[in-house]
Amino acid sequence: KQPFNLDDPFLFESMLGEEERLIMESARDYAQSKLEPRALEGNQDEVFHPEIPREMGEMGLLGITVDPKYGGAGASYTAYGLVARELERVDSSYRSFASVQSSLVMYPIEAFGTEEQKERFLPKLASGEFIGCFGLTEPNHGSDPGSMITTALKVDGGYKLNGAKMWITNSPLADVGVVWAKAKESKDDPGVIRGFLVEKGMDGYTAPKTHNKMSLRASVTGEMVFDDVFIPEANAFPDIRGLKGPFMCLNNARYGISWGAVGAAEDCFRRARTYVNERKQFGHTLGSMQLIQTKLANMLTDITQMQLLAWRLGDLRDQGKGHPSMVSLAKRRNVGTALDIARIARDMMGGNGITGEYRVIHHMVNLESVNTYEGTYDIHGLILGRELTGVQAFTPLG
Ligand code: TGC
Ligand code: FAD
Repeated sequence: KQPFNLDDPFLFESMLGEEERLIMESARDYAQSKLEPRALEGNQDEVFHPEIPREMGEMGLLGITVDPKYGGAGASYTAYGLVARELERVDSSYRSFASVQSSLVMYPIEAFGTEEQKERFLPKLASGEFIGCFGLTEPNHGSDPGSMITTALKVDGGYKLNGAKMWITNSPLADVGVVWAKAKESKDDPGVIRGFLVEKGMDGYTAPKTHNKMSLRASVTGEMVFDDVFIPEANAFPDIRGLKGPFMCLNNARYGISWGAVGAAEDCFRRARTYVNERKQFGHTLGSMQLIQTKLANMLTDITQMQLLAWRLGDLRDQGKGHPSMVSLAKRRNVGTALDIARIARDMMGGNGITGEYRVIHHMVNLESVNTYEGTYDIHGLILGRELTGVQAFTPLG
């Protein structure tokens, strides 16, 4: 009889292909040996160690699904998800960096960019020499990006970009940003959403850092401010129009997050289980108490469901059978559940659970951001609600 596998109760890893398993193992080895020792300091001192992008590039962890002719790994969505799981097992900030670079910057350049844009940017983004960011959210338009007010007015040879993006992962570090703005032929034109590549050093462009975040502290977040920034035609995506451009990128990043949440939840569960099997109160280990045992059982049951959901979604996407509503369901379910698991693990560790060294409160506060970005928990509920009823409930009038 095989022993029950506490890390993979329904043996989903046995369904992985050889390449996927190798990518998962090398990501796990890198994350545990190189990221884990830096995670506590990164969180407490608000540091994203500058050598991390190059390290990830050397390990082939950036642009996993991107064509090898542009420096990517040309691997599956399942492999990409497995990497996200390993990075977020250490800190959601590291997964956040890699998600933005791979899904929100490399993916749109590969999918929507000109050949010149692909050759210019993708190899450097894959190696970690360049850092990318993705500007969709604005100070007054978060859940509703369609109402954005950043504009790109057509001028001779290109566009003049004006406006501001907020809460942008990597922006203060970024060499290149994929920015979504309303392109207008004239001042009176209502405009249509298009994507532009904004480069560090362009006149009128600044990217100030957002300080004092209590969550994702090892991830650098900032604004993108555009004051009459000239964007040459060569930096515009030629054909993609409308919100479906940024949403196609978000489908990939949200999918990766549904895997990342598995890693964070698994780490909280493993640490809580070890803790309660050692800690004694009332003369017995906490692990021998009924209430604690059912908490562990619930955590493992939830994690098993999360693993199978993420794995199946990856498999369907690899077969070309993914649907954005599947992604909304998995992002919402897995991140919401990971957050619940992190809170319960924190409680099971009592006072120790609030310290950085025990690491679960670190996951817990990170997951608060993950539950909000890339579409909040409730926005994904409303996306599913619209799918289920045919009626949109984002605005009160239906
Ligand atoms: P709606 O009418 O639903 O759609 C407009 C157009 O877009 C198309 N579309 C999609 N296409 C592909 N994939 C999807 N998932 C799509 N969803 C919609 C749709 O077919 C339509 O196309 P067309 O051709 O008919 O024009 O637009 P809406 O304005 O009603 O949207 C509502 C809502 C709530 C669904 C949407 O705005 C939304 O998802 N809001 C959440 C915003 C969000 O997720 N922001 C993320 C910012 S990036 C970020 O957080 C990065 S964090 C990175 C990190 O650190 O990891
Ligand atoms: P709001 O949209 O103001 O929402 C506030 C609350 O209202 C939420 O609970 C929401 O669920 C609820 N709500 C909103 N609309 C409705 C409705 N119709 N019905 C019921 N409830 C509703 N954006 C980028 O473009 N690029 C990035 O790289 C990026 N990185 C981020 C990194 C971090 C650390 C964070 C925190 C955010 C990041 N974001 C990024 C922004 C993120 O996508 C937004 O924060 C998110 O989409 C929510 O928007 P908001 O913060 O404006 O909240």
